[in-house]
Amino acid sequence: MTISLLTLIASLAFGTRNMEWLDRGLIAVNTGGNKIYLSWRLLAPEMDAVSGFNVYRDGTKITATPVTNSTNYTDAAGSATATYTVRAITAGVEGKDSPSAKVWPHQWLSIPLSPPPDETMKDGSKCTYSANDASAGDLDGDGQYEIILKWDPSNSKDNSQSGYTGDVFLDAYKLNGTRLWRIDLGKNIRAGAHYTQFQVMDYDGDGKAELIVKTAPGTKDGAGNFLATGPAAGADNTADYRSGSGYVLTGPEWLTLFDGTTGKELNTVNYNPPRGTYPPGAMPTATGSTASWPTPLGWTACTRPRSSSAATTRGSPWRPGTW
Ligand SMILES: [Ca+2]
Ligand SMILES: [Ca+2]
Repeated sequence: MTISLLTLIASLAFGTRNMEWLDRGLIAVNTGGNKIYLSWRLLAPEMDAVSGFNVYRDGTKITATPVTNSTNYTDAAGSATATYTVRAITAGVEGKDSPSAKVWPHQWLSIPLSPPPDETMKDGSKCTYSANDASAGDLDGDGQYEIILKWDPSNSKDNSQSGYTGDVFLDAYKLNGTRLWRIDLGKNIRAGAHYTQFQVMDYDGDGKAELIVKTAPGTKDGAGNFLATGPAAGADNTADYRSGSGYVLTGPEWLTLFDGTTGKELNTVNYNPPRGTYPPGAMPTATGSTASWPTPLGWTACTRPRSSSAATTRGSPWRPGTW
């Protein structure tokens, strides 16, 4: 009885969890000597239904028997100019062609990027930009992942290091290099590994992923507009909360949900946990090492994902916050 009940609960929970609706994800990679390596996805709803896959080159089936023990196949007599598809077999019936794949010339995919221009600090120093952390999500609901990329200035700093930093930017790219949007977090979000974690997930289950990240006065969304909802409404976006040593220890801290397709602000709330020390009354640090660190993602009741955050004063326990 106990096992049955637990099984039922697990089954219901899995069935109600919203998932990404990705396409077959077929890729074809030239590994040399006319050998073309193919790889594709088995989708979650297919787990118990699909028995195998047939592989097609230029419309002709090349698998004598279906691929049943993996989701990859090497075409030993392939061609760099071929176009491939796969078809899933369900209950003995072959389905439709997957989206087609042309052959990558290398064993990697090169995505053209658009770095932000160099920036001059108010002390006269300059910074350049390098591609930094990235995440993936289907921002526009077409079944393919996009890349969400953080640009890190060359003067980004650890909490232990003083000094001004350049703005932090977040870009979204299609896999062909088309840039969907750019978010500028502004001068009141310091650049460094401890300051900007971001989450990409379809929070409302409409098939398109959103972005959540910490923001502040001066942040501009993907449409180039200052934030304007919740505590951001009427904020002074010209305010400069940086100390003389480049730290941001005062001023509002927000958390903003951005539309994944446009980068536009959807909703802004106050950041939780707020600035301060922990445990209450502990000695404050001069470097702002009470930082927003990990921002885990979880499912409450296994239905919709929820965002959460945590902060710590160095050497102290985590303080969680959940939205
Ligand atoms: Ca997409
Ligand atoms: Ca969504």
